[in-house]
Amino acid sequence: MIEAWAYEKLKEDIGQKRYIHSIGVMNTSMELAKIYKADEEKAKIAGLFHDCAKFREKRNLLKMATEFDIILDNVMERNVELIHGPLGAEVAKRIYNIYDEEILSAIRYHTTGKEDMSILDKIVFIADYIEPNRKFEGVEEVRQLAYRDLDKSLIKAMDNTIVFVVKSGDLIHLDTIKARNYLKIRKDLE
Ligand code: DGI
Ligand code: FE
Ligand code: FE
Repeated sequence: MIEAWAYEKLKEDIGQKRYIHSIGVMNTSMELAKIYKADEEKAKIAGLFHDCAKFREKRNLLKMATEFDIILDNVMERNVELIHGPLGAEVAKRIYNIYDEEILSAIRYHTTGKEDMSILDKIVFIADYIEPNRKFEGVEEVRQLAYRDLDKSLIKAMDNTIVFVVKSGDLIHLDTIKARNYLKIRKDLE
């Protein structure tokens, strides 16, 4: 059960627009959990709180990361955007009292992915990409794939993100590469 104060606190911290996105991710995660026989309650919680560290107030991000003993690698140091994954897992624990490791993992890796993702990691990752408020180029293809072949949809979403990050001139995080390689090796063997 998610208590009312938690919804309120989340909305206050991340702002109305991202809150609406989070509700979208929550609903899509539950839908996918039903289809792929994952834990629907865990999918709901992970989906709702996945962006809980995407604070409206960005100045405190690095300070908070230090306070919570989050070790930033060299890619995260350069791309502050990536911190809200690992920081989100800590915030979920300390502020929202979420201690389930599967949920915390899905929050921690929702931006980069990781090697050998769990079903919950995959669901939240792809729900973040395809929830109904997402409108960008290529989203419809991934949206349709997600309901037919989860791994294929992940590879496509990761391909798109990698191209986007390269075009932006930013670094690709190693977890993003490992996540894609892991899925792709297994897909190519099918
Ligand atoms: O937090 P959201 O906006 O809902 O979505 P998200 O957590 O997937 O973050 C999306 C951003 O993360 C997008 O601007 C691309 C960026 N991103 C994803 N993987 C990588 C990355 N940025 C870098 N620099 N490296 C990555 O590997
Ligand atoms: Fe995010
Ligand atoms: Fe998100």
